[in-house]
Amino acid sequence: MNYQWYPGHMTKAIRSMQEDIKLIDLVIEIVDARIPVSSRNPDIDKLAQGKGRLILLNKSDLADNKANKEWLEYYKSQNIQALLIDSRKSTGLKDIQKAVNEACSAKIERDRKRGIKNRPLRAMVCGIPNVGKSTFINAISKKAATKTGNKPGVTKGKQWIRLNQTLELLDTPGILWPKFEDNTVGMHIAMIGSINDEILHVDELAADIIDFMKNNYVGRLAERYGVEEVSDNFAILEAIGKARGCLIKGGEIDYTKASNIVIDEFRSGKLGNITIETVNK
Ligand SMILES: Nc1nc2c(ncn2[C@@H]2O[C@H](COP(=O)(O)OP(=O)(O)OP(=O)(O)O)[C@@H](O)[C@H]2O)c(=O)[nH]1
Ligand SMILES: [Mg+2]
Repeated sequence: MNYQWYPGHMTKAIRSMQEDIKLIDLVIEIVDARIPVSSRNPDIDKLAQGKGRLILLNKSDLADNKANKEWLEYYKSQNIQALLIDSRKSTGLKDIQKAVNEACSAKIERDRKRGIKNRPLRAMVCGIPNVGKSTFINAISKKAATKTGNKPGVTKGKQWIRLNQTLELLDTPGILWPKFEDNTVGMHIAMIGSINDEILHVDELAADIIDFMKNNYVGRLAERYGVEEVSDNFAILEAIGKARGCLIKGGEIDYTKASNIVIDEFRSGKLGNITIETVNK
């Protein structure tokens, strides 16, 4: 299946971000801790040239704890500032102001030398769709300033949020890029829910998830659905459909319903904590 998704609003969003980058001191890139490689948009890398950088590995509550720690070590070894956060429970947010100040230390020093005082730092919060950019902004500002939702493409335009005297945040729409160099990148992005499901074949996505689970988290499907982890992914999907009573008239399996159960439960953590991309893979 081809996972490419690049609707017109993303082209518009990147243009608007290219305009706004002139006003920005720091780029805060929100990454999904379950796919720290594929959830980094190369266009954001280009956009952020010459700016302070901070990477936030969000949804760390859904990822594998051991892999989370390995990713932090990895970024440290690359001299990239990164933090693990859970924006839904506001975990890990207390270290952010310090990391922001560090990432902008050159800028703060320049302002100080010029006698500029109390100019707030401006950060652009960006990332691929549905990684929790708006939820992060609401959590750190302790108010429901931005709209959030459990599907990609919720934020449609930019929005400035003043956090305090020292920091202003710009919420931006989630953006992907025009062509995934590798279809696996697209598959991983779809697995975590950053591609509009309406353009996907949900049964194929469910089969991809089943394939990943039976190879990387042996026993989890068996435990949750009471199925055998056989070689044929569609046979497993069928067994899950049977176990969950997903039937259409005539007693046949409703594959769409069964697929949506697998996809939802995988994304929401009901199949346990999962990291799709580990440091060594
Ligand atoms: N478990 C968990 N869920 C989160 C976390 N952060 C955000 N979410 C959920 O992820 C979904 C997407 O959150 P948003 O903040 O709307 O994501 P976004 O990146 O702004 O998405 P777009 O504006 O569509 O690009 C929502 O259902 C949030 O509740 C987190 O740290 N952990
Ligand atoms: Mg948003």
